[in-house]
Amino acid sequence: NIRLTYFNYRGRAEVIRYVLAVGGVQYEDIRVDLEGKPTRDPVTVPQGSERRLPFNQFPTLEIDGEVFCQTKSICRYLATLFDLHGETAKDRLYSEMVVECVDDLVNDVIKMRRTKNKEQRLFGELINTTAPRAISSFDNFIKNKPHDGPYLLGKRITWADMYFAAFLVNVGGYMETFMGGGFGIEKYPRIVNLITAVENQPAIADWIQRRPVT
Ligand SMILES: N[C@@H](CCC(=O)N[C@@H](CS)C(=O)NCC(=O)O)C(=O)O
Repeated sequence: NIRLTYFNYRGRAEVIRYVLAVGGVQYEDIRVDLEGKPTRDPVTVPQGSERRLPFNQFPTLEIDGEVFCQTKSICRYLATLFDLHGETAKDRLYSEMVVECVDDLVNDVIKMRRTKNKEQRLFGELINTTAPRAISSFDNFIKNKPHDGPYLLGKRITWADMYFAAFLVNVGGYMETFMGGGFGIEKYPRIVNLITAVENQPAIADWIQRRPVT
């Protein structure tokens, strides 16, 4: 009995939706509204839901009535259930390193967004330095990966691949919408190939095709 709760957009929950799709389990994809707010940001936790939020934030995953939060913790738990960590401890280290680097970038974008574009210097730094440096590091990392195959660990998809694909696409889109500039990943075929491999994984492709348009 699983319920995922988040706002009505992809955001942080989409990677969890990918992992749940690959795991092939039925779940309730609950989307709480933003009380008619036309913009996706800033986020305000809807009134009344606080009681269900262990740390006042979404997404949450409810399992048989128990509520959990923290996207990566939820992903790791599901990856353990569905065998999506890779085989060895080093596989896990290798792929989760990428997750943390993605997270660093995501947090830089969010920090920037919270300044509401008032700080032009920070914005310029993100667009011209921080983001391009991170994207080029990802490209280099994929170029040098020791495992042959479409995914970070070769032929087997892990939750780290899903984290990479979901966040790079969604946060890149978010940046384009709110900051007028994305990650420019289209200039990096290796990154595009990894994202495409994730999006073509049959269960994820099926989810992408039937998910609500947000
Ligand atoms: N580290 C947490 C961050 C969660 C988080 O920041 N959630 C935002 C939405 S994306 C939220 O619920 N914010 C509530 C608020 O700002 O009122 C995670 O990865 O799940």
